[in-house]
Amino acid sequence: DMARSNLLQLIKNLRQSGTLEHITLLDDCNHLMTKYEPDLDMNHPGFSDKEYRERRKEIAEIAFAYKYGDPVPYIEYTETENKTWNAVFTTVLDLMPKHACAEYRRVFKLLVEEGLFNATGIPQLEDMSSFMKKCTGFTLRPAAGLLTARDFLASLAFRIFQSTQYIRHTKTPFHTPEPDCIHEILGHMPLLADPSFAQFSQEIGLASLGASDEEIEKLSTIYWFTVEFGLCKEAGETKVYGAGLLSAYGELLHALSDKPEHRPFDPATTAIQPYQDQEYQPVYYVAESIDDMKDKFRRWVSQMSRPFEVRFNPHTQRVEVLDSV
Ligand code: NLE
Ligand code: FE2
Repeated sequence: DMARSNLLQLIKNLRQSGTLEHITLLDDCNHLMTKYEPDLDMNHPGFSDKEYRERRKEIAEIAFAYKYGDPVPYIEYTETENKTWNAVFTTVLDLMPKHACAEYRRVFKLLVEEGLFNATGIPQLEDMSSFMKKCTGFTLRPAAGLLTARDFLASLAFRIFQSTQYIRHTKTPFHTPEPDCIHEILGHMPLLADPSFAQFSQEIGLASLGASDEEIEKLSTIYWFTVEFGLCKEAGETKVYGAGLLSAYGELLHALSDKPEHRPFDPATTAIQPYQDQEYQPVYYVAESIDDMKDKFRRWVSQMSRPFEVRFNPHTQRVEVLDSV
């Protein structure tokens, strides 16, 4: 019948466009966006710094060569790179107790206790990956830069976070528009090691598989206003859980000031709010709590047009399509 054949067509599309079944297929999900890059953008602080550009290339090669299952290669970070880390880490250490959400504070403490977080040097992705794996099953794979939304979200469905490994230019320690390892490690990784947040991240990823371009746009907008720039309430105060704020103290203070607009998180309206990724945000969405955000997201996403459900089977590491029209 009609519904059945539509479903079969959709599953076929899922396999062709999302092209995802097994976790190893993430080796093909590394398409980059070329936006703010030291080689291309004259405003990038690394544009006229030949040494920085060489270093970026060297580190990008690791991501291009990487295959699922490889350990993430270690990088010997330079003294300059570790100094940049130190500058950001010490400000986060100052601001985090007062401004970060409870989930972040809890894991941050663990990471300090484990010796992974310290002021002297950039943690290695492989070590962060092992830590996260023990907490939530999330692991890392190296990414050469900003990925397309479809590729990036697809990996979350498998509890894999694609992480850059290069560091921002030393001239701009406190804010950069592009992801770098400071943003990934200090911003994202503590929360990916929190069970509830990890679940939410995977659910956005699962929703993206086989989604239309328009739906991908909505999902990445939700991702932007939650995982990247989200605020939440906690005992009557507004706290930060967005990674783009936790890794950039200038914007963190801006977000909590009375300059930007604060709106309640509501998936249907948040999903269509335009945003830019070069300057501080003029609008932030405030969730009642991370759990409440997850519930609202779930309800909203179940109304998406895709007439089948997918789930990740951790035993086979495959995404399975459930015929549930
Ligand atoms: N603005 C953030 C930072 O400086 O750490 C990075 C945001 C990446 C989306
Ligand atoms: Fe990010």
